[in-house]
Order: sequence, then structure tokens, then C-alpha cells
Amino acid sequence: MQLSKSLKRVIYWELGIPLALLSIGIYHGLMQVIYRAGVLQQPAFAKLDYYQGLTLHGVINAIVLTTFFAVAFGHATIAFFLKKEPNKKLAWLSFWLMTIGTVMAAWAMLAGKASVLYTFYPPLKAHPLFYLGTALLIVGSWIPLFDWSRLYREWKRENPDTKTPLAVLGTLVNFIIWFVCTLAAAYEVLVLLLPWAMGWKTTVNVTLARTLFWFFGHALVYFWLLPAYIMFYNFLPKLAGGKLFSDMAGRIALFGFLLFSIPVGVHHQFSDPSITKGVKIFQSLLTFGVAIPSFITAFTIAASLEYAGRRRGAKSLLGYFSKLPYLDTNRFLFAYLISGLFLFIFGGLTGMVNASSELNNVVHNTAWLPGHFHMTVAGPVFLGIIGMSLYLYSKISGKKIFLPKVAVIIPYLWVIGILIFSTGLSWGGLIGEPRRTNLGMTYLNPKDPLFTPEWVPTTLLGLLGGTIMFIAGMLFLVVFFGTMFRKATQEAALELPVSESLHNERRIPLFDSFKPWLVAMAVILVVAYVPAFMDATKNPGPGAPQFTPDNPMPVQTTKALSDNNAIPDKTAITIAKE
Ligand code: HAS
Repeated sequence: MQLSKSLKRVIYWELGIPLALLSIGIYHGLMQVIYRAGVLQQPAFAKLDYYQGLTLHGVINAIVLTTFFAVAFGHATIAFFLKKEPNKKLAWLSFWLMTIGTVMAAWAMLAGKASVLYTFYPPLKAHPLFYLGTALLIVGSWIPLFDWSRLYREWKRENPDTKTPLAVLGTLVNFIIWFVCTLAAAYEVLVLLLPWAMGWKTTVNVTLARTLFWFFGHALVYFWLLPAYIMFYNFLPKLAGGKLFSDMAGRIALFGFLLFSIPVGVHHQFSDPSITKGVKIFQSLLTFGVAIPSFITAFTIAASLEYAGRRRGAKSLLGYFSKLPYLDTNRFLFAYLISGLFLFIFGGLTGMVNASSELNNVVHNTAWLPGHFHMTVAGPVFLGIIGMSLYLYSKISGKKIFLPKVAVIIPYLWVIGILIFSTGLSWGGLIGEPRRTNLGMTYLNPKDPLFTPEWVPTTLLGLLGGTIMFIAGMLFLVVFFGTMFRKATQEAALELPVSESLHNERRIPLFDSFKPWLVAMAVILVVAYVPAFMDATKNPGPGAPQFTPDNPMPVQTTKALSDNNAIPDKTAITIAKE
């Protein structure tokens, strides 16, 4: 399919900008393992401190890259499967809002005024531009949903009896989840955090802010995951040389995400004393519910891979695994998707441990958590994003892949890196190693009284795995930007490797209509979240202290310091930073 020049350009920029920023994101990933292994025993390096780097790492990799990609990939799938191009003016408006928002937040982070990590919980306070930037990024990413829904309704009128293409269904489900969950983040940012950061409000209900954040935050992880699921169902079977075992299974899984992605956020708050036990148990049960679509996916995709392997001559029980095109440079996307799926087996299992409120007590806030989420968001999500970015860019621009043999081994190198890295973190977490801590300052510094030798092997594994991941990430940037700087030598067209269905499953209206699922979604949300918000307002606990926009120290502390010791405000700021 030929795309208009304007849409092509939007897609190029939406793939290129976050991938350029990724160089900063992965640099700070490497710095994390260096600090944590005690190689550096200082609060900052190259004028960027530990928490500033960790914030840049999380925000760029987990928020900016994923959101830009989801929008670019959404434009491509909607245009390809509906054969209708999105409105170009709206696509550019969305792009500019997201870009301006990203620049604002990036300025605040690079200036050291927003070291609040990607969760930006109060009482940590960022510069107002960080919150405004985040809000703009979110609003920009809403715009395409309304335009795609218009195109979908048009298509439906023209094709009333045709099944909605699975990729279109997935894209719409994903952006509906995103729209609903980001309403809570927008409220948190615009009504609670921004006025407080401006100094207009004296305090913030910390529990309410956290509850609003996690209403958004766990659905966010499925917003990351669903583009990868769209690739697994629609493209992986074809790339493997087979067919999709069941298109209906894909529909059930996608609607399952619509129901269960959001009402599970309290599983991040099992240790928050303000939320009552009943709410926690209910959302823990729903969390097991949200794993069901992934189990369905595991079996459906495994069956599709088995079919592909047998078609390629496999005979024995598991022999089909050896017949798949792991190193085929013409189907390099297969390597990215299969590697992501493989990592997700471990990401999913560790997620099930987190979901149980008893086991969660053992792992909460330990290194186990980054162990879990690097096998999910840095597994199928990241590999799907980078693989598909390279694929889309090369097809739409008509440029051949730069270093194709390197492109195909990058995901396997990444898998080796992640497995070593996440083993170190998970093992460390089980023996008490904390997350989000500059261990080199104390626990991993032999001269410090807090030195903890048990964490030497675990953080060394983290360092080794993290270094391998860094190398794989840099190689990918060489391949991607090397491709970008090549001349176009082949036909430029949007082509996607679409899988046929193995069985001719008839159209069932319930699985081809959004309405019943949206109603069910609303009911589950009310039942799961009204009690949680009531808890957060009834038992708020201590509120966040008051700040002024430019001072990282609370007003009371600054005042006490200057009253008692006649310390001028500027000195107080320096003390706070140190
Ligand atoms: Fe999670 C915390 C529970 C999935 C990301 N999660 C996090 C955080 C992140 C994150 C970023 O219940 C940290 C947030 C923070 O900063 O505090 N998570 C789950 C559960 C699932 C789950 C039950 N998480 C994800 C996904 C993520 C993600 C997906 C990103 C994309 N998670 C939790 C909980 C916490 C948490 C608690 C809070 C903990 C705390 O205390 O703070 C489930 O959705 C997982 C279901 C997945 C499966 C796996 C299916 C396997 C498949 C692969 C099949 C392979 C094949 C190929 C066919 C059941 C589909 C084989 C091929 C070969 C070659 C062998």
C-alpha cells in the first residue's frame, strides 16, 4: 500500500525522535548497573546525579518511546488494514503536542529539576514544566483515537458483515484503555500536582495521588504490551512460515484486556496502609484475571509456531522449535518477536508472584521488581518496538537494512543480557537488595559500615547483563540510523506480513462489537475503584509538605533552616541537592 508523503513523514518522526532519545535512555541504564555494583561510589557522574539519571532512564524508555511508537504503529495498522489514511492535520497536531510535551519534560529532567522517577509520587516534587509536559504528551496521544474511531465507523458501514481485522481491534482496544486510564493521570497531574508544584496549594493527599497514579500505571503496562500482542497474533505466524491457530482466541484475549487492564492498580499498593484489606484482595483476584489473556496468547501462539514448524518438516514432539527461521535476515522481525515471547515466559511468571498479596510482601520495593519488569517491558515490548520500527522504516522508505546480519542477532544478544541481568536482580531482591538505590554509596562500598557482601554477586550479574544489553542497544541504534542514512533502492510501500487464520471461524457479533465490552469494563471499574478512592480520601495519612516552584526544599524546612541558622535560602537549596 502506498502512503501519502505527509503520513510517511509523521511516522518517520514518531519512530526517529524516541529512538534518538533512546541513546540517553540506555546510557543511563548502563550507569544504573555501574552505580549499583559499587563501581562508582559517588552521588553523581558527568554532572548528572543518580536519581536524575534513573528518571531519564524510566521516562524516556518507558513513557516517551512507548507512546510515540504506539501512535506511529497505530497510524500504520489503521491505514493498512482499513485502507484509509488518518487525517493528516490531526496526525501532525498529535505529533507536535507529544513533541512539545517531551521537550518540556526533558528540559526539567536534564536541568535536575524533576528527579522524581517515572512514577512522580508526591512528596517528591518536580518543576511545573515536567507535569505540564507529561500532560501534553498524554493529550497528544489521545487525538489519533478519535480519528481512528471515525475511520473504523466508516469502514464498518461499508463492510457490515466483515470481521473487524484483528490488528484494528487491538489498536482500538489499546487506545481505549489508554484514554480511560490516562484520565486519572491527567487529574492527578493537573488538579493535584501542578497547583501544588506552583505553590498554590499547601498540600497534596499522597495516598490519593498514588491511587490515581496506579489506576493509570498498571493499565500503562498493557498499553506498552498490546502493540507487541498485535504483532504476535497478526505477523509472527506468517513470519514463522505458518498460520494463526485461532483468530477468535486473539479477540477474546484483546477484549479480556479491555476488562481487566485497569481495575488491578491496587496491586502496586499492597503495602499502602490507607487501602483496606478487602480492596486489596479483590484487585489481587482481578490481577490473576488479567493474566488469562496472556495464557490464551501463550497457547495460541505456541500452536501457531508448532503448525509453522511442522510445515517446515518437523516430526518430533518439540522438534518444531528447531525448524523456525531464527537467523533468516529476510525475516529479521521474527527474531525480535520470538525473543520477546521467550522473555515473557519469565516476565509473566514473576508477575504472578507479585500478584499474590502474601508473596508481594517479600518482593515489594526490592530489586526483584526491576527483574520482573525488564522481562516484560524490556522483553516483548522493547523488542517488538525496535524490531517493528526498523521493519516499518525500511518498508515505508524503500531503504535496505544496514548490516542485516547484525540486525538479526541483536535480539538474541539482548535476551542473553536480560537473562543475566534479571537473574541478578531477582536473586538480589529475594535476599533483600532494594530497588531505586545508589548501592555504591553505602551497601556496595566495602569501606562503609552498611557494606552488604551478599549483594556483591547479584549486582555483578546485573553489571554483566546490563553491559551486554547496552552493547545490543547501541548496535541497534547503529543499524537503525545506518538504515536511515542510506539511499532508497527498493520500492517504498507499507507492507505488513499478515498471517492467515488456520481455521475458518465464523463471525460472532459479540466478539466484533465494542459496546458490551465497554459496559462491562465500566461496571468492573466502578466496583473495583470506588472503594479504593473512598479509602484514599477517608484515610489520607500525612499530606505532602508545601513547596514553592523553584525550591526543592519544603517551605517549612527552608524557613526553619534560615530562622535557626540564618542560612540564606540559596545555601539551603545546595544542602537539599546534596
Ligand atoms: Fe507487572 C509491577 C503483576 C505483566 C510491568 N510490572 C510492575 C512494574 C512494571 C511492570 C514496570 O501484582 C513496576 C512498577 C513500579 O515501578 O513500581 N505484571 C503483573 C502480572 C502480569 C504483569 C500478574 N508487568 C506486566 C507487563 C509489564 C509489566 C506485561 C510491562 C509490559 N507487576 C505485577 C505486580 C506488580 C508489578 C503485582 C507490583 C509489585 C510491587 O510490589 O510493586 C501479567 O500480565 C503477566 C501475565 C503473563 C503471562 C505470560 C504468558 C507467556 C507468553 C509467552 C509464551 C511464549 C511462547 C514462545 C509461546 C502469564 C505469552 C516460546 C518460545 C520459545 C523459543 C521457547
